[in-house]
Amino acid sequence: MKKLNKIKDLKLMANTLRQQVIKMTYEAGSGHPGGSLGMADVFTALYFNYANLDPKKPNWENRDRIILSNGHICPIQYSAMAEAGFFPVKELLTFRKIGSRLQGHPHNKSLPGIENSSGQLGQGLSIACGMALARNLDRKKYRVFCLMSDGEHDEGETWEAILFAAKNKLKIVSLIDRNGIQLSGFTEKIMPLKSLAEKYDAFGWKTIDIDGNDIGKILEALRDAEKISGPVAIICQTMMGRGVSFMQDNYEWHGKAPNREEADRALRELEVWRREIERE
Ligand SMILES: Cc1ncc(C[n+]2csc(CCOP(=O)(O)OP(=O)(O)O)c2C)c(N)n1
Ligand SMILES: [Mg+2]
Repeated sequence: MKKLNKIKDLKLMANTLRQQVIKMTYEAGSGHPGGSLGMADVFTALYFNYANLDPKKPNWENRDRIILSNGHICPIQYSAMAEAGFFPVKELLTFRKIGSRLQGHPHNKSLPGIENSSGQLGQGLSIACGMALARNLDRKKYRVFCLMSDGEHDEGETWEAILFAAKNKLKIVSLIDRNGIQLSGFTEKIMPLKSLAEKYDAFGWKTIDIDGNDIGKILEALRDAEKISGPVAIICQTMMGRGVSFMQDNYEWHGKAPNREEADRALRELEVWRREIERE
């Protein structure tokens, strides 16, 4: 597993993953680029620095568990997995094609390294609770990371799992994509969530609020979370579409593929950003 330790190398990797997201969704003619681009930095921090994983042994029993709850942003998880060596990078272009292992929503029986099937929002934290309980019973040490979205906090099951994790003092670190958007609009208009930190705090969790597009801050938060006993929510303030000007903070890009012209423009912009990172 290639671990990247320099922030600059991690930023370059996040840029590579963003470019893959554009290529995959363009090629498929469908998919969810917006949330995928927004969470590129979190996925990079986990897959290329923080999590203990072995792409050659995806079922290794002591691996850290990465549960993706908001499965529609799987283009970014597939990109991270391919670049980390779980499967060939060229397979990314089969995304959403019939017979592909890379379904539009992840299927854990199809692709080794995918811990849970998802797409039906609101279930990931319950799965993470089950895994954390099993780990405790088995006296194992692996870590459980749960990636969730803000829109999933409209689901009752999410709050049941939040209560359950607090009651059982389960060591789970959840990373929440707080992009302020849910499919067809802004969360604060559709179903206001206001301060997620205050809500989690009231439910007995510890919380850390960060800029979710800053890899240094993400790594710092993960290290801080590790020192805390019980469940921790890292609220990642991200921007939907981060890195592509016309997708940024624009809910129209929740679940729409770029056409040829848009994909070319997006890739050009990401290349400009890449050169800026190289000069740092
Ligand atoms: C149980 C369930 N209800 C509804 C949907 C349809 N749906 C897919 S994505 C989405 C928006 C969820 O918000 P969020 O995950 O924050 O979206 P993003 O930030 O990526 O736009 C909805 C309602 C679903 N997949 N599952
Ligand atoms: Mg959202």
